[in-house]
Order: sequence, then structure tokens, then C-alpha cells
Amino acid sequence: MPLPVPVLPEGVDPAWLPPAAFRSVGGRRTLIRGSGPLVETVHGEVADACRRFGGRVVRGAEPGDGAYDLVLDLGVHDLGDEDYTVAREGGTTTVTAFGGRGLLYGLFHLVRLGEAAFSGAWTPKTHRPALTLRMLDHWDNVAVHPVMGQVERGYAGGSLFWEDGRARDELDRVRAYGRLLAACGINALSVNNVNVHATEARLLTDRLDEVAAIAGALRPYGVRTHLSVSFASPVMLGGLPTADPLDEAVRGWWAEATRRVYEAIPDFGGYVVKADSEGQPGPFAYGRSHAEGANLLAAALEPFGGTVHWRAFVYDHRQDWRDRTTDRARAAYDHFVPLDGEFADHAVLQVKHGPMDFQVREPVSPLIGAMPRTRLAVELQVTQEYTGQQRHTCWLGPMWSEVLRFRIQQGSTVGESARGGLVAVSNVGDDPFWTGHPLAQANLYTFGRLAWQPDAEPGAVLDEWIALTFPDAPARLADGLHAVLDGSWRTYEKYTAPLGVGFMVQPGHHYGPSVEGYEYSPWGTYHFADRDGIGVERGVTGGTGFAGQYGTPWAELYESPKTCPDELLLFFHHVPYGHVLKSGKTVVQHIYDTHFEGVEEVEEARAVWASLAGLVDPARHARVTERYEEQLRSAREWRDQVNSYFFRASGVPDERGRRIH
Ligand code: GCW
Repeated sequence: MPLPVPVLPEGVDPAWLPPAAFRSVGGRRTLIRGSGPLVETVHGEVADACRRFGGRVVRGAEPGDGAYDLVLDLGVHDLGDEDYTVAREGGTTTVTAFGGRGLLYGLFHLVRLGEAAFSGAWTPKTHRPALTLRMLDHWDNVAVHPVMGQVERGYAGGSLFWEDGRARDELDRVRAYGRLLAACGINALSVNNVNVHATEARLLTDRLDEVAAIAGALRPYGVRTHLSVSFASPVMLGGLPTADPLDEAVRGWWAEATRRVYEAIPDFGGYVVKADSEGQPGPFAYGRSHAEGANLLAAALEPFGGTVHWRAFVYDHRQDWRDRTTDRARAAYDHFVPLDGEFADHAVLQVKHGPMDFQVREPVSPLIGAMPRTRLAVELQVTQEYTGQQRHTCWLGPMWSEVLRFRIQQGSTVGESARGGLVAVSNVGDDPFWTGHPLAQANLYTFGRLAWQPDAEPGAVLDEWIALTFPDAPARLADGLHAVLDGSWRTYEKYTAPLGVGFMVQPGHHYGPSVEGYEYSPWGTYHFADRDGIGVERGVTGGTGFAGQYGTPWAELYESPKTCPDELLLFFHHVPYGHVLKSGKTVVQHIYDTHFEGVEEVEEARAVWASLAGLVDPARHARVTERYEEQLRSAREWRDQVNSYFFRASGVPDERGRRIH
């Protein structure tokens, strides 16, 4: 039986799957061959397109039995579960796949191609994902948390999954979400925050049925469910006196809990664990290593084929700002590199892409190139915690692409090193536009596509997103969207923290400027600005030694301010305000110039957006317009605070005599 396409609740934006995106797939004579649950999903999709645009679907016949425009054929045996081959010959477009996901991804491939999928002739081409795990982590709480709200660092309303303290009864929207994720290639999702509070801890045991219901809603689109669990679960939930990973009773408890999970959710993906990090419990309390901690859970998951995603975000968050010997940037490497080779097969070490914390500009984490005997997953942040909180337009495709294409170790890029997959913190909530800022949908789509192909051109991915989201867009709209999105990350960088120094945000909620907000805090986030200069000395000579965590050529390049790239200069070095950058400008003049330019660029983008009224539906246009007002207000605040701070600190006037307060 074909599975009906999920119905979007009234008023919810279709994002990149508006009905019109299926026009070319509808209106055809289609043959579908093969069986299995995802084939029913594919059948449902084609049937829905035919209902709207004409055409018909036949199941099971032989391709030669009639004339078909489209054949979707499951059963070719030399392809992986997610791979598909597309070809076109004699007026018939064919997708062949071995697994249901492959067939579904092949169908979405045709949707992306639009009319081009049904013209000309092309030789067979096989598509396969570069990374087998393409996952979103939701930082959703079941119960609304008094400080963090329902979704930690969420800027798109409440949770899609949880409402009034339990899983939603109505899961149509979750089904529709799974469909959007499949259309950009995402195949896994964890349903709760990595900071596991008391209520959420119980999802593992007595509230497992709620997780199973969500898993059931995501499954038809090939999205596997994972769960964040507390390392202290045996104590919190099992009444054991310890959570020591080497204790037999603890091992037995996890084995049994995990067996029950698989009884309820046979295709369960595994656990996500934040341990010994920002107050979460972990193996350190028992004098055990993080490999011992991760391997405990890997052993419980292994019989069922599951994986533990063990996060490497371990650092001292109660640092004394007076202590210049501790450098937070070093922490993940220092903790984990000595453990290389000790992690079990079913453990994946999940590493944030930068050594600090999702700032607008960071170097790539040196840990990524330094653990060849460990399966690593790289973690990105789609939710815009430090990049404008979905009030600012900030398309992160170019940043992620730079990270993924960076050659961290000889011959290998970050994308190639991420053998455990690419993971991102989701930016989605129950907002009618899914992501608060409608243009932030582009970030989610881009993440999925880059996880499928880390070396893809981000601009081409943006083209895809535009073509799908606005199926009949005139060239003027597509150009306008590129104009406001293409450079928006660099614009954001310009008016916020300069030259890689990071953290100049207001403490706690992290929105808006506060140059010294984190300067005397325990979080390890300092810039050391004084009257003479700014930046963190992280060289091996005279610094914290962080630059030495890289291999060749990066260690040498970052070591000296002469060779360190401008955009990371203050991350690696403390320099005088008069230091001349490669651009020929002094550091302080660069700060002034970029802050003025950043605001001007927001003004221009706002004007471009205004000119698109009439080409975009009114609700979406109005929402983005409102966000641009706030972005401009906020960018001016950033400019004025940052420029005034450095003018007062340095006493150096702006060469161009602009107004600084
Ligand atoms: O970026 C920081 C956030 C925390 C988050 C933490 C993490 C879930 O400010 O809210 O906690 O990172 O990644 O664990």
C-alpha cells in the first residue's frame, strides 16, 4: 500500500518541498518495482505528484511491458543501501537502487533536476553519499527548562517532538520533517538535548514508548532515531550505587536497558553522550578514561549494531581567568589524543569543528587530524547560537565548506576524516517556518547536502535550495536571494568579533555585543585586549602551545604572526593594534573598517530584500523584513560598541574620521 504523503498542519510552510517542486515527476507514466516499506513511501510520493499533475503509477510489471517515462527499480545488487543510479534512454528515465533509501534519494534527485530529469539522454551515473551517517542533534528538552527554555539554543519556538511534558500525540509534522530531511539526505536524528535533565533521562527506560512513537514517524523517510543519555543513568534510573564503567552491575544494567530499547525500536541508531562536560556526569568521577566510558556503551549497543556518539567537548568550564597556563582551545586534543586506538568499533568520537565553540571564525580543530585509529564524527552547529540566533541572515554554507575541504592531515580533508559521519545541531522548532528566520531553512538544507557530498560547491547547493523552495522563481528572485545570502556569513563576521578572536557576546544567552562579557569569566574565553594590543598567544614559543597541536604545514603556518592568515590572527597571536595585516591595514583600522562595512552590507541586503516584495509570498516576506530591522539595529550596536571599545583602548583615531563614540 502506498504510504500517503504527510499532511502539513494548517499554516506550516512547506520549506523546500512545496507541491510545485514535484511538477516534473507528476504527469508521467511511472513504473515502480520492488518491495519494502520505503518503496511504499516512494509510491506515495509519486502517487501524490500524479494526483496533482496527472500521470499514473504502475507497480511490479516488467519494464518492457509498456511504455514508461519513469522507472523506479529496486533490486540491483551491486549498490549500497543508500546508493542509486540514474539513467535516461529512449525517452525513459530510470532510477535503480538496492536499498529503499537509495530509491527514495534517487526520487528526490529527480525532483531536484526538475524538467531536466525528463529530457535528452544520459548515460548511467551512480550517486552515493560520501558519509554514511548524516545526522541532526536536537537539543530539545521534554520539559521546559527554567533557564534554557524548551530547546536549548533554539530560536524557532518550541520542540517539534515534545509538548506539555510528553511526546506529541499528533506526529504529522514530525513525519513531514522526516520527509524534508530525506530530501536533503539526512538519515539520523537524536531527539533530545545532550544536557540530559531528570525528566529526559527517563526516555531511556520508562518513557521509551514516547521515543518509539517518534521513531515510527521518522522511519518511513529513512531517518533513524538516536537518544541522548546520561552517563549516570544506572544511578539515576537503576538505583545502583555507581555508574563506574568497569563495574559488572553497571555493564549489566546498560546491556539490559539497551536490549529493551531495541525491543521497542529495532532500528534504533544509538546513544549520544556529553560526559564530564559543563557539569554532565562522566567517567572521571570513577577515575576512568573516556575510552572506558564510551566502550561501556559501545559494548551494550554492539549486539544490535548501534553506535555511541561520544562528544569530545570536554574542557574546564570553571577556569580562573587569572590563570594564563590553561587554554581551553587545547582541551579536546589534550584529553583525547592519548586515547587514540582505545575506542571500540561501535564508538564514534564526535568533535566540534573548531577547538572552542561554534564561533563565527575558528581554525579547524586539530583533534580531527590527530586520531587516525579512532572513528570521528565532526559536529557543526546549524542553530545560530553565535551567528545571529536566526534573527540575522547568516548562511553558513561557505564556512562549513571551508571546514570540510580543509586539508587537516596529509592528503586528507576534514570531510574525508569524518569517517563516523557529519552531525549538526538542528535549527528547527515548531515555528510555522520551521527555523524562525525563513532564510535559515537554507542552512539546514545545505548541511544535509554537504553531509552527502562534503566537497560540493556551496553556491550550487544554494541554487538547489532556491529552485526547490521557490519553484517558479524568476531570475530576479534567484539573484536577489543569492545577493542576500552568499556573503551573509562574512558580513556577520565583519560586524562582530574581529580576526578570529571570538566571544564578545553577552554572557548567558549569547546574543548581541559585550566586548568584555566573557573576559573575566570562568569559561576560558578571553581576548586579553589592553591599551597596546589584543589576541591570545597560542604559539609554541611564548604561548599556550596550541599551534603545536597541528601537523605540517599548519603548525608552522599558525606559529608566526607573519604567516598566520589574517582572519585567524587574533586566535593565534597577541599583537599590537598597529600590527600590519597582510591586507596592508593595521589591526585597529581593520576593526573600524570591517565594522562600518558590515553595517553597510546589512543595509544593502535589507534593501535587496525589500525589492523582492511581490516575488515572495507576503507572510514570508514580512517575516524576513522584520528580521532585517532587528539585524540592522543589532549590527549597529555591534559596530558602535566594538569600535568605541577599541578606539578608547588604543587611542588610535579612524583614518577616515568616521563617527566613533
Ligand atoms: O555552545 C555551547 C552551548 C551550550 C551547549 C554546549 C554543548 C548543549 O552554549 O548550550 O550545551 O555548547 O555543545 O554541549
